[in-house]
Amino acid sequence: MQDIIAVARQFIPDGEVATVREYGSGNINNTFVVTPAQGARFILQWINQRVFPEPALIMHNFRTFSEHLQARLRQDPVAPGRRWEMPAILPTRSGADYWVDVDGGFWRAVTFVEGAQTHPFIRDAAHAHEVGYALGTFHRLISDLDPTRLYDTLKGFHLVPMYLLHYDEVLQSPKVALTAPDVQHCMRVIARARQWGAVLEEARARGALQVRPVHGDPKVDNIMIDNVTGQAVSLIDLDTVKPGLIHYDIGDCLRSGCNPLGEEPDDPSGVRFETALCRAILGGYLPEAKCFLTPADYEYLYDGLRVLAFEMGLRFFTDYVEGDVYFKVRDARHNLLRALVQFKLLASIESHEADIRAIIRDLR
Ligand code: GN1
Ligand code: MG
Repeated sequence: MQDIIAVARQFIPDGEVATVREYGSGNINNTFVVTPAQGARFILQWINQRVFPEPALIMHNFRTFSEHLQARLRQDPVAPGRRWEMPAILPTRSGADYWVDVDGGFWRAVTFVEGAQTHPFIRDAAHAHEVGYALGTFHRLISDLDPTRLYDTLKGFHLVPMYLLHYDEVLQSPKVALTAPDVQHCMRVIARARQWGAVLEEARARGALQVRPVHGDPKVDNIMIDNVTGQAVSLIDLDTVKPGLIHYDIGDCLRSGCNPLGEEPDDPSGVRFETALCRAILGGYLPEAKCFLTPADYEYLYDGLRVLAFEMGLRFFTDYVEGDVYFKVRDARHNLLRALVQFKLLASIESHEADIRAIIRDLR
């Protein structure tokens, strides 16, 4: 591991570092908050190149969509009295967008959105509404950015057919025993869900759904809420902004936001999908997004939610069977537990299908 103070210093034009501490709960990259002796604190990140093989392209995308978004915000600002602030790239001492250490480690810094916080779960309907508003605002601001201007920085991301192929491969040489009842349960869920798991990609192949710029990871704890007003002020964690289907984003936001126990409860048995929160999130999202949503987009909203819960369970379970090569884990059962949570959520989503479809119809 690099001397973190020396790394942080690369992003401070002159002067010294006061403190560096680890920050957030990311499953892939390492994140720190740096407080310089003078000036504003900022976010410093080490990008995991096992997951993101070409991190320079992430920074290229970051510049492209940030410039677009800032120009759009000037033309078409958020409602009066609202604050909306996106993290911005902080250059190195030599003016570059990132710094590579002697071991090839990739580091970059972005501004800290002050006076706001992320939350691992939704507290109430007002919070849910703001979470939906944040995703809707982000989508609105990038909806007219040509997706071909963004690189595909993470091949196969959100593509369920690819995750299934990988799962089948991993099952050929599992790193864990497959006989335990929890493991067997996950395998049965996957065997059933693979019948419909490709529904979004099939719709895209038929031309029913179109590729747009997406955030890629708008789970509830990537949305910053103002400490005083309770309003959403930012959508952070911008490494996966790239071409995709907005259904990945809406599905990810709903599956994370409408699960009151969050992604990491100790006991998955109480996990459920809360339709009142779904109504509140979509109630915040749709007014911002209706200007660019097509009739087919609405048709696939329920599928987006169902697919994302399945996709996350499948990815966590595959990583468990593969020996924890992708997500950070605290112990050997962590990924299995995460998968069980998502599969419990999936069952709850399916049991509420009629209500969820009715909510979408009402809000359309
Ligand atoms: C990963 O590292 P983090 O928490 O930002 C993952 C997302 C998952 C999420 C689940 C690039 O995001 O797809 O939804 O974990 N990111 C990547 O918490 O795989
Ligand atoms: Mg992320």
